[in-house]
Amino acid sequence: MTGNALFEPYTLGALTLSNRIVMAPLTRNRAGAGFVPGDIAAKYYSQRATAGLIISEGAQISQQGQGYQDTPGIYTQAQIDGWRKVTDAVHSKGGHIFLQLWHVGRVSHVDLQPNGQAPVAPSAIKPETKVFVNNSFADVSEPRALEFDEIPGIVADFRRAAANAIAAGFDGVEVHGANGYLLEQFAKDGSNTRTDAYGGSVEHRARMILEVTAAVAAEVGAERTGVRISPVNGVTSTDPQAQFNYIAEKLGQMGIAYLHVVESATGGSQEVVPFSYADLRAKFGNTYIANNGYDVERAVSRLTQGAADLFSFGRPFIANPDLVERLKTAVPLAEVNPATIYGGGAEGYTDYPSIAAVSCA
Ligand code: 8OZ
Repeated sequence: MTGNALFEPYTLGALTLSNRIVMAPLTRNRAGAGFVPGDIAAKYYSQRATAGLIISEGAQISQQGQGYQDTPGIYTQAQIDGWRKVTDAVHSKGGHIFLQLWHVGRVSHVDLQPNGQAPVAPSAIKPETKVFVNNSFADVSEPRALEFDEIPGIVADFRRAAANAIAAGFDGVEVHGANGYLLEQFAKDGSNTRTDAYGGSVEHRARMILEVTAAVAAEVGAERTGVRISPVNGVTSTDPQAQFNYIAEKLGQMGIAYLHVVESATGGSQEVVPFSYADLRAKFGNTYIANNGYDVERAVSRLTQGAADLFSFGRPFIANPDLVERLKTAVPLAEVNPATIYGGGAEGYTDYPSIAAVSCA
C-alpha cells in the first residue's frame, strides 16, 4: 500500500496534512472535574498525532449542550487551559488538531442540565435513546421546545466556543451537525415540527446549522471551519437528499474548509439506505471527508474514483495509536476492548501500544 495517495500530503486551508487519514471524533468520557480535559488526554491525542488531522471528541459549548457524563467542555477558562495542553502535545509531534463543537439538544438528562432543567430541542419530542449519566445508562429526559428568542443565544454560545478553541491552540473547529444532536434535530423533520422560521421547509430546517456555521466561520475564519453531517444516521428524515444537498450547497458557498460525512448508518451496511454522496460532494465543492467503516482498500478505491479527499477512521484509532503506519505497512490492527471505550482512566485509553513498542517487547 505504500506510495499511494492516501499516504501523501494534502493541503487543507493553511495546513499541510502529512496524509489523508483523519482521526474521527470519539467520545471517551474521561474529562476531570469541571469537565476539563486532563494530562491524560494530552498523552492520548499526542500518541495519535501521525494522523493527517485529528478531530477531537465532541466538546460541549455550554452546560446546556452536555448529554453524557464526563465529556469535556469548551466554555470555561479551565477547560481552555486543559485543551491547551492537548494542542501543544499534538503540535510538538507535528500533528494538526481541530476541536469538535457539540450541543446535544434533546439527547440529555436533567441531572446534566443547569439547575436540573429539561434538555432543549427544536420541538418537545423525546427520542428513544439513552445517555450515560450517574455511572449508568438512563433514558433521556423529556425535552422542551426552544423559544424563538432563545436561539440567538445558542448561536452565540457556538461562536464563543469557537473563539475559545482557537485560544486553546486548535488549528480549527468542526461544527457537530450529525448523529442526532441539536443541529441535526433542527435539520430533520423527524425531530423538528416548528412552524416558525426554523421549521417546515428544507430552507427553514437548514437555518440553524447554517447560522451556527456562519457565526463560527465569522469568528475563526471559514478556512478553519468544518462541519460534520450524517444524512441517514441519527434522527429519521423524510427528505435527506434534498435537505442535505441544500445544506451542502450553502456551506460550500460559505467557503468552509471541509464537509465531514457519516455515510450510511453507523455500524450498518453501506448499501441499505439509498443516498447519493456524489451529489452531496458536488453541491459542496470543497474538501470532502468520508467516514464510516472504511478500511484501506475501500479508501484507496474511493480516492482513486475521486469520491472523497480525506478519510476518517474512528474506532480503529482507539486501539491503534499508530494507525497510519499500520495501514501503510499492512500490519494487522489491534482490537478495541469495548469495556474501556467510555469512561475510566489510562486503561484502554493511553495503554494501547504502537507497533514499534510491540515489536521491541
Ligand atoms: C458515542 C457515545 C456518545 C456520544 C456521536 C458524540 O455519535 C457522539 C457520541 C458517540 O457523535
